[in-house]
Amino acid sequence: MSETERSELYQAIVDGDFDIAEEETQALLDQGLTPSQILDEHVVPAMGEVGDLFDEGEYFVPELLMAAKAAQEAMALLNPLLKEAGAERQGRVVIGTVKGDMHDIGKNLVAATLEGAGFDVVDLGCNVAPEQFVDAVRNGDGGKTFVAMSALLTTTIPQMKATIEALEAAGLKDSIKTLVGGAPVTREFADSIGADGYSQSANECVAVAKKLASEWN
Ligand code: B12
Repeated sequence: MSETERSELYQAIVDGDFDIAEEETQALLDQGLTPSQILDEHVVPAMGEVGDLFDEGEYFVPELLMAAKAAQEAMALLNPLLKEAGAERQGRVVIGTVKGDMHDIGKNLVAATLEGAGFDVVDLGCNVAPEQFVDAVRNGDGGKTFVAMSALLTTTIPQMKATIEALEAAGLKDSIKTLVGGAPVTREFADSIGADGYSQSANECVAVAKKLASEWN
């Protein structure tokens, strides 16, 4: 693990210390780091480690939620700056965690990273039913629209397929691009359900979405 990843901010998130997380985010901004750098190099890897600690039985739900709260403190400072960064507008992303799934930490990081990269993000939250994705696409301006779905449970990933089918049934599938991700989602699974894009991380998701936006016809 590199020095940057083990910054005070990284440690504050892992420790669930939200006051320090806020202070350290400000300190990194004052040092001249960009909001995207802070997100990608500190906040996202710290939450990755928190997930691993939970898996290893070192952390339990309370520690996990404290860490998520600390990450949210950092995001509260970074989000407005990411929006202001004035990146060229890339398209609209309707994002949500699929029906039956309450995991939203990764989804929130993906949403924030896309926002920072110039996408207009409509965040539907978690436990989002296929019809809600369909409605959100219908309520858009008809421009380049992505539907981004997150799932962390093997029992909920079939909802990604159900959502793509609902978009198809509504006659919207050909006018949008779908993106899928979350720990149990693999490229093979993404291909098998006809998703347009897949990535393992928030960072990579931006590259995938930008590529799809540039090739849009
Ligand atoms: C945090 C957590 C919780 C929290 C969620 C809090 C919240 N607000 O999100 C709480 C405690 C509520 C919870 C509950 C449950 N959880 Co849980 N949870 C986790 C944990 C520890 C970390 C997940 C996380 O936030 N990781 C950190 C983020 C940053 O990573 P990420 O989500 O993978 O996101 C990254 C990428 O995947 C990607 N990405 C994510 N979304 C998207 C979307 C797109 C479009 C793209 C391109 C990319 C992308 O980019 C992100 C950033 O780089 C994982 C274990 C783990 N290590 O993953 C278990 C885990 C996911 N949970 C699990 C389980 C079983 C449950 C429960 C069923 C437990 C229970 N018995 O009650 C419930 C289910 C509740 C529900 N209906 O959803 C299992 C799932 C097993 C499985 N394969 O199905 C896991 C793997 C733990 C385990 N080893 O058993 N959980």
